[in-house]
Amino acid sequence: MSKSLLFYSLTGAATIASLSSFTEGPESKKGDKPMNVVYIMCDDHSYQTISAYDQRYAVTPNIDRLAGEGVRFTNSFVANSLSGPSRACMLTGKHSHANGFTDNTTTFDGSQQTFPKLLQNAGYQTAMIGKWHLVSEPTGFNYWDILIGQGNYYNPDFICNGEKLNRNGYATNIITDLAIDWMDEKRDKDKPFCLFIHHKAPHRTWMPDLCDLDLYEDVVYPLPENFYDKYEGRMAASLQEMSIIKDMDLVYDLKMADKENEIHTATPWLEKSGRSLYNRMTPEQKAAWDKHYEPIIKKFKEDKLTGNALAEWKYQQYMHDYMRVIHSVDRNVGRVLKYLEENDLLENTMIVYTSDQGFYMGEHGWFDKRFMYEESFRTPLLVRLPGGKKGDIDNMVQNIDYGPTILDLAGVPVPTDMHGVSFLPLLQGKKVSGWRNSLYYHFYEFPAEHAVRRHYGVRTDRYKLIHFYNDIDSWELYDLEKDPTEMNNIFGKKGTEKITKKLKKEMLKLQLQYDDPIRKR
Ligand code: SGN
Ligand code: CA
Repeated sequence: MSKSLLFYSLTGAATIASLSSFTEGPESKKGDKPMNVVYIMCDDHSYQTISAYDQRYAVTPNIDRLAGEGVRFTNSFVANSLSGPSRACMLTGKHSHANGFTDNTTTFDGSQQTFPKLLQNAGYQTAMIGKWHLVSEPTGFNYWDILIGQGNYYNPDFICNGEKLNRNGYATNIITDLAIDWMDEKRDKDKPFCLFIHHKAPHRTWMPDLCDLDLYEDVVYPLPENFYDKYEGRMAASLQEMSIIKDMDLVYDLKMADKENEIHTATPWLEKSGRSLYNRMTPEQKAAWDKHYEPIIKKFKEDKLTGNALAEWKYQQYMHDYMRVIHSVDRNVGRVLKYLEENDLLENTMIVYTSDQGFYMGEHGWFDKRFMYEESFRTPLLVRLPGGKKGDIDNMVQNIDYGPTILDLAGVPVPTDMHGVSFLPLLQGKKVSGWRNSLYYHFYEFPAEHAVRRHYGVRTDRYKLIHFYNDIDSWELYDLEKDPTEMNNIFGKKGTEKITKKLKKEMLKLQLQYDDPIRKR
């Protein structure tokens, strides 16, 4: 109690009001009870592979349930399409330049303000389970149990409240077990909670759970229309190294680590890593793995594919493994929903499903993310708020809005230095006037793996303007209505002068609003 009182003096009247409403405990009258939050975030889960968004590839009934019983955001974006930066934007409600975590080589300054800290101070129990990827130890959580770095699919190492340990099994199942165990056994049940379930899946190298290895065997995935994109008129796109044809590795990404050691790849460290991922497995895991992959390896060797046939084989192999990994994510989302339902928590918990960014499923010939193009700038966002709106929300939202929204839900004032805005009124089905009509984006990780140049840009409902900078100076402009797959860069073309001027002005306005130092260059 004295701890709470100390907090009173630090955080002001509005928080006192919210805290007093939930210290009354579970008996407090309906409507007074604070909402819990279960925030499920995957790593690299494309909206294209959630059937609530797109039926071409995956079937995800449990994730779709959130859309059916809640809302599907049709215009949800990130501020910087990379894991660490995206997580830092989400936790702080601020763009990368303001939270300091601009690329995956950064270390997060855990002493700064984050929304889990504010929630915790207001009396919430907070827990962070799974991929963290911010290097410094998590702050603002009553319980944290995180993967080390990117984490492993099989038999992953964790740091649990500071203690290093190894767990046997498959990451998505283990993270879900830990999350359910925390809700069931570890939290203080007299307090509201905010639980972050951060999966490693479906991050590279898309390793399925053993029970899912043979799924979808007969499925042939449709090749995106622009799979063989030549990147005409788009300099940065032509310079990337994230092509399925050129950069996807046979041994590392596509699991062709043969026993005879005959398959070698152009990137020795990827080949070595591919073999060491296999070597992490137990003999039982290896046996099940081999049963599935050995016939594929044998056939691959016999077929000696080249050119487009090899490219399309790689694409099918990638898609199959990715979809199998998603199947396990969906099953585990189902386990969390079942737990909430069986423990009378479903009607007092807001459930969020999202990803740290989007991902390419072969569009432009790619895997990975980073670019401000639609597939990676967008991210899935489904929210089930008890008593809230059902259906689609078309307003443009960004991951800097998650913190403000959850604080708003908890009755905690949103700090004025957060860049994001609460979309709680939208979730509640309220009419909101003056919602933002443009979004800002800034990607920094270059020089680096995949060679995507640094860029910033602005997107409105119809147009997108991007400036690639650093070792190149290249502008791109897209009319998303006429060219939704962003194949035709119209920057500098006759007739675009007026819209270009308008978008540059809008971009500068956002850079000033968020105080991005890039504007001074
Ligand atoms: C690793 C992957 C990259 C990926 C980054 C960032 N390479 O470095 O393909 O772009 O992570 O991903 S790997 O050889 O190590 O698998 S992120 O989602 O964590 O930002
Ligand atoms: Ca990611």
